[in-house]
Amino acid sequence: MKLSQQQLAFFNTFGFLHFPALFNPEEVAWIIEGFEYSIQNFGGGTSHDGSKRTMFGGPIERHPKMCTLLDDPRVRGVIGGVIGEDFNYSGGDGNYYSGDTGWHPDGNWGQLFAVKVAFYLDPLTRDTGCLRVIPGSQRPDHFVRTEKIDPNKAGELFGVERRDFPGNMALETNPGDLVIFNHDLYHAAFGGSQRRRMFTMNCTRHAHHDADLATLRQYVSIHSPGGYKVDTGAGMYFPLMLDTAGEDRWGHLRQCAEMHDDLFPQYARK
Ligand SMILES: O=C(O)CCC(=O)C(=O)O
Repeated sequence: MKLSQQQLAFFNTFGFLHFPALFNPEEVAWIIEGFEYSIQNFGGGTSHDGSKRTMFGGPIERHPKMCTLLDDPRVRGVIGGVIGEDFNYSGGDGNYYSGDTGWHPDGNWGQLFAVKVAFYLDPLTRDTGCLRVIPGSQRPDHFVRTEKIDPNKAGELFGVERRDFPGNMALETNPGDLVIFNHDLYHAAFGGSQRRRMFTMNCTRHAHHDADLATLRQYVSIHSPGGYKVDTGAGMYFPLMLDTAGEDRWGHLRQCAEMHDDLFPQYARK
């Protein structure tokens, strides 16, 4: 799958892209089954009571079919289109969310370095917890950044509900949709249920020079199993992801896997 010039311009200007119905209903069925299997068996899903978010790392790494999302030509096409075909897959999180997620960016890299690919597994509207974004807020010169405005304080600052922060867009989604956004983009969700199912794949640009290597090192030192003091038994990724990888998939794993082994020798691959 190849992104059009307009899609690339949209992503680079506004910081996100939404692909409705990228996966068909049969595919949605196995994705939901794989997610539920993973969160129930490895992610604390059995004790989720809705009082708080249940979250686990590596949601596509615990089930063989879920691992193949990284091999999917559509997923690769979307990620590769925005950050380069040699992108690094760098983990993700699987969630039963509960309630609102306040406004936040996932990173403050000041450049297009990392993206989040989000799969929402229930139909979500503006009133039931769909993803909201502040278009353009990934840019260092956006007013929320230059003026250090916290959109969560929209009430006290501007007398409007934070969900109504001016200019935000509600991306209403159905299972099978895919959303990708720059980690620096401000996003949030309001009005969701106590069991809103969602998982992500995080990806970074492949580092080709010293400055990028330093940024990637910073990224992996924080946003990785070792950074969270989790021993996967195989370093950066859970073993299944590596054991079922062909050479193509390895191309998206190698750089972070090696960096993680170097940063966290106590958790390194055996
Ligand atoms: O769906 C949401 O609650 C927003 C997701 C989010 O904040 C994130 O993945 O960082």
